Amino acid sequence: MKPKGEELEKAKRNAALEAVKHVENGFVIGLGSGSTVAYAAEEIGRRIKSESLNVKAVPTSYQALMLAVKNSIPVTTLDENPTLDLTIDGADQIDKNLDLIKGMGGALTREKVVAAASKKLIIIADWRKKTLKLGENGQPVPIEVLPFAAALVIRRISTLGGKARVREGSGKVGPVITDNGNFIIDADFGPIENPAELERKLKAVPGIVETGLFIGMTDIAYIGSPSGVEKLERKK
Ligand code: A5P
Repeated sequence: MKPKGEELEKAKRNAALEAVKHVENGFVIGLGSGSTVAYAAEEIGRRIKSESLNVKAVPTSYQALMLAVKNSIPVTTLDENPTLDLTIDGADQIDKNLDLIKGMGGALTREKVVAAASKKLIIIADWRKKTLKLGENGQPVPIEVLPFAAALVIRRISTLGGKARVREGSGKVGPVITDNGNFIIDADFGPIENPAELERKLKAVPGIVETGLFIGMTDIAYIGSPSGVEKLERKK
């Protein structure tokens, strides 16, 4: 049997390859963040070379920008292209309604903006990300906050039943600073009964820039396993 890590990488790659089949000549796409998206960027780069595919991408993070550069994918901005044909992004948890928790990579705000600018959002994830209820298994909701507001936000989250803490860096002491110069608060609510309601309540807290709850945004999700891909589509 192959080592687990290799199986996992195969699963991520399988999901990514399916998603990239949606990319057509002339498309302007959103490029998400994370290790699964890295496989999608590789495949887009391959198609640019082999099919002379003409695509441009709006990266959702500094990491995504580097993925685009590495794979020779031309980059653009939302200022130049306010409407995107498609976004391909990863997720940290996905439920049966295709609602998501995102942001373990700290890129949730730009990811949500880019997803909102897209005609279609395709999520790629390995099988471990599927869950019955968002917030299960200790999965926190990442929340981007203004550093100035962190203490207030932590107090408000606790009145909403969450345990919150400022995310600390691993290559640096102190808090993680996002690409937008903010903090990330990871808020553990346990299994979330009504993600849309929680999202509304969080968005009403002053100082919260964006939350990692992506409700009703996903059109298609490809869930990879080592041997194949499951396609999930949002019921309209
Ligand atoms: C980034 O902030 C997240 O939303 C990522 O999309 C998420 O962490 C997925 O990453 P992997 O593909 O590495 O699991």
